Amino acid sequence: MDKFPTHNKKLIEWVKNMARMCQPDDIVWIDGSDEQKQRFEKEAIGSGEIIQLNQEKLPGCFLHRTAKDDVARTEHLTFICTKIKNDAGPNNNWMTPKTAYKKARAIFKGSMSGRRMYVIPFSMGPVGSPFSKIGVELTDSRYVVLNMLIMTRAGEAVLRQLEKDGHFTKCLHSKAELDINKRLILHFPEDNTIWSVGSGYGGNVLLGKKCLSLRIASFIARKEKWFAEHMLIMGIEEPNGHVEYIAGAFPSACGKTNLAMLVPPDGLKKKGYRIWTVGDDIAWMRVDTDGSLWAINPESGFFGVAPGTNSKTNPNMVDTIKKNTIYTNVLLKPDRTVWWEGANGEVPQEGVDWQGGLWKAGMPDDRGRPILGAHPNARFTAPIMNCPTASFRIEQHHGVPISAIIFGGRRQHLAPLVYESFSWQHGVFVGSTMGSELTAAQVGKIGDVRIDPMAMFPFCGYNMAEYFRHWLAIGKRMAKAPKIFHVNWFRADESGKFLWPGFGENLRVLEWILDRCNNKVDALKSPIGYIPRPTDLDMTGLTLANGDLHRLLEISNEDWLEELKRIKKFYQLFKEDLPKELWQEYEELLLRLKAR
Ligand code: OXD
Ligand code: MN
Repeated sequence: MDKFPTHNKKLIEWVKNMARMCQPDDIVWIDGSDEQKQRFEKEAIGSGEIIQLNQEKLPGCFLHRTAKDDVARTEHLTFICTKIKNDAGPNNNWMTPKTAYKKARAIFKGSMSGRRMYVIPFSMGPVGSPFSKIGVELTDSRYVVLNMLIMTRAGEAVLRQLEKDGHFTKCLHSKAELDINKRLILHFPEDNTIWSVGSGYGGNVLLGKKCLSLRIASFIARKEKWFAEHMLIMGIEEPNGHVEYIAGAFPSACGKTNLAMLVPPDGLKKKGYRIWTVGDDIAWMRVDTDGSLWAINPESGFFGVAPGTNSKTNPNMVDTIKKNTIYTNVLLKPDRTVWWEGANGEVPQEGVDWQGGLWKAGMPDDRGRPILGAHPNARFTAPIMNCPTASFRIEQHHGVPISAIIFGGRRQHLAPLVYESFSWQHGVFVGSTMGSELTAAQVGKIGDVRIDPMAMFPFCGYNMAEYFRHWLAIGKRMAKAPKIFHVNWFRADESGKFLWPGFGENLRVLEWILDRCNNKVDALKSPIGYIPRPTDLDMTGLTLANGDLHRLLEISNEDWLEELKRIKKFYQLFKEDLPKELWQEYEELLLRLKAR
């Protein structure tokens, strides 16, 4: 291959400039071929970056371990760098581009000396689709290359596409010293540029994912009048073969991946539903000439949380990750297969834990607690096409039409199992105020509620007040806007026991949602929105304890009035920037609750 296998002058100049700063020993362009991928796998095994797993039981699978303090996205080291602070908004950490470039340049300088720089041209979305965006990531990590080959469409075809239109997001990554004190995840939306240094963790370094497809894309989407959202996309095939698609936003640890590929419960099976997975994390959506909202999943793989994944919670994912999968920070078993807390089968007696230490089941740490075999945020990276429910429309350039948007959080109290907003504007209010309880996987007091609008709080690349305004404006452009719903699979009784079984049973709620979209069923009007009449949820084959369905749909005025105080405080963060329509929705909800 030539030194620069492209005629794109901007690309050549940029690669040269970045190489001048990072000083790699050589530069290799990713062509997307199997042959090149296999060569990198061999090299990465040789260097210890990955461990080859049992190829009979897990063909094409590898294990990678990150540094101990590099196991999750580091939001406090993640910045939106705009000239004006208010453009990043109170929802983001901010630096001026000048300061940020200067700080990062000092870390990038010479960071690739003794290493190779890989150039990864990648497309988010099908190559050539008018809705796709191209990025080029420069990295000194083979782990990043191997992951990007799963998560994105990468290689020659993208480079050819780039010859034509020339535009790409400039993504620079170096592991540097993997030092948390020299780690920065920087976004320069005004320059269409991302610089990430000092980390090797997926969410910080697979720059096509959160950095490009959400933070930078949300900024571009506002200008170009579309949506870049933290949403799953799934198809529900009805018994007559017609498929309806929904998009859903849920914060981490609320079951987005499981929902995207759910297995219909036995009681509904005879109705003949099938589920099709389009995406589990990101949706790009735009208004088409038919006045509806159409969505693509820009990714081509899953970067999912391993702990808790098993044949009960997600049988389709269990099948998906049996081949061509990269595991990160899981337990290595003596037979060179892998395990994590909540995996299928018996707890292994021993193995090598995620930090590379010998591990025995129940082994206590110095505080007497059992040492985990896998990190709670251990991950797998797997091709979406491995998934038994992968939709045939994933590769279609046009995407899928969205009938309903679902927002959801983890709330033991307050939010009912499901409710429908009164209008698009009210739906934006619902999304902008959605909250979720912190879990053991997050920093903070368990049970405390954090407001995470549209599950985008950590991912919105600009001032969220403007993001809400954008949502309101797009609503006005749609002749056939999707209906907006809120769901809560996590409502619990006084003893903390979940009232709803979740997982596949959630299809019963989705069925009601689609019936509402198709005007097939009436609903009850409550102060917060429309809720189902209990008899309209098909409960065939599911028996809940006496009164539980009623409790799942109950709305407590007192709790909602309390919630409004939290919402008010949150909205006040945005001062006069917050769209007045949202204050209006707030006031109207207050009045409805007081009048009850
Ligand atoms: C996340 C993820 O952190 O999808 O939201 O990895
Ligand atoms: Mn996510």
